[in-house]
Amino acid sequence: MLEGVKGILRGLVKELGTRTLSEKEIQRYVENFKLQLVANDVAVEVAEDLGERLAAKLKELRLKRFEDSSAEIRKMMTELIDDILQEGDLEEVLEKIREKTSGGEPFVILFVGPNGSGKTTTIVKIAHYLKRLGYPSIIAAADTFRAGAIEQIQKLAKSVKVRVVSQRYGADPAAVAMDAVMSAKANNIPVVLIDTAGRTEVDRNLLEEMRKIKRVVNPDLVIYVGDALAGNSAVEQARRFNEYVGIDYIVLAKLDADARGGSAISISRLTGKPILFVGVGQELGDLKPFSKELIKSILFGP
Ligand SMILES: Nc1nc2c(ncn2[C@@H]2O[C@H](COP(=O)(O)OP(=O)(O)OP(=O)(O)O)[C@@H](O)[C@H]2O)c(=O)[nH]1
Ligand SMILES: [Mg+2]
Repeated sequence: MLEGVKGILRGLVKELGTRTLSEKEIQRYVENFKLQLVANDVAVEVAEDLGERLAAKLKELRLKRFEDSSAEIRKMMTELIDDILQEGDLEEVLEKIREKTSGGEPFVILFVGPNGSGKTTTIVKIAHYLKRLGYPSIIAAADTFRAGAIEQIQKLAKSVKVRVVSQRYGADPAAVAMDAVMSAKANNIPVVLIDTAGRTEVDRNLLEEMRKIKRVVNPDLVIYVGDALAGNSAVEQARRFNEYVGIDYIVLAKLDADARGGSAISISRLTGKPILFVGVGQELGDLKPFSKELIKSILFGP
C-alpha cells in the first residue's frame, strides 16, 4: 500500500538528513509526491492539498536548518496526516449508547452505502464487537430490495446470536426499521442496527429511500460503509450520501484487499467525516477501530 509514497518520503528523509534542498528540488519532490498519491487512489484535489502543505512545511524546515532533519521530517509528515485524517472516537460512541439506553431508549444506527460495499457484513461484525463489550443489539433487515438479502443477514446474524427483525421482500424499509426499534424497546435491547439496500448505481431513488428511513426512524447515528477497492468512486459516492442523506461516520471495508490504500485519506478529507472502523477481511473478527497510526505505519513503514 502506498509504496511509491513511502519511497518518496524515505528519499526526502535521507536527503534532508544530510543537506538542505533547493527550491527546485523541493518542488520536484512535491510534484512526485502528488503524482504518487494520485497513483495510489488519493483524489486529485486531496493530493493537491497535501502537496501544498508538504511544500510549505519543507520550506519552513529548510529555513530552520535542523541538525537532525530526518526526525524533524517524520514529525512534519505526522502532523500532515493528523491535519487531514479524522479518526472516530469509539469511546464517545459508547458513551452516547450508555446515555441513550439509561433513559430506556435504544440507540439506533442506520447503515448506508452503495451496492456491495460491505454493509451487511460490517453490521454483523459490529453486532459481534458490541456484544463483546456488553451491548447486545437487534438487526433490522431493511434491505427488502435485493433477492437473498434477508436470508443473508439472518444467516450471518445467527452466527453471532443476534436477532433479526424482518418482513417480506418489497416491504417498506422504513417500516421494517421502525419494527426493530419497537422490538428493541419492548425487549430492552440497547442497540438497533439497520441494514439497508444498495443499488448498482447510486441513484436518486436509493438516496430518497435512505432519506425516508432516516426521517421516519430518526437514528442516533448514520454510518456510511464504503468499499476501499472502489477508490475514487467510493469517495464520490460518500460525498453524495453525505450531501443527500447526511452521515456521521465512515467505515471503510475491504482495506485488506486494497493494494493502494489511498481511499482512506481522500474519503475522510473530502467528506470531513471521521473513520470509525476499517474492515480487514470476511470473518467476524475482521474489524479494526480506525486509527491514524494505521495510515502512518502504512506511509512510513515500521
Ligand atoms: N476482503 C474483504 N471482503 C469483505 C469485507 N467486507 C465485506 N466483504 C465482502 O464483500 C462482499 C459484499 O459484502 P456485503 O456485506 O454483502 O455488502 P453489502 O453492502 O451489504 O451489499 P448489498 O446489500 O448488495 O448492497 C461479500 O462477499 C463480503 O464477504 C472486508 O472487510 N474484506
Ligand atoms: Mg447488504
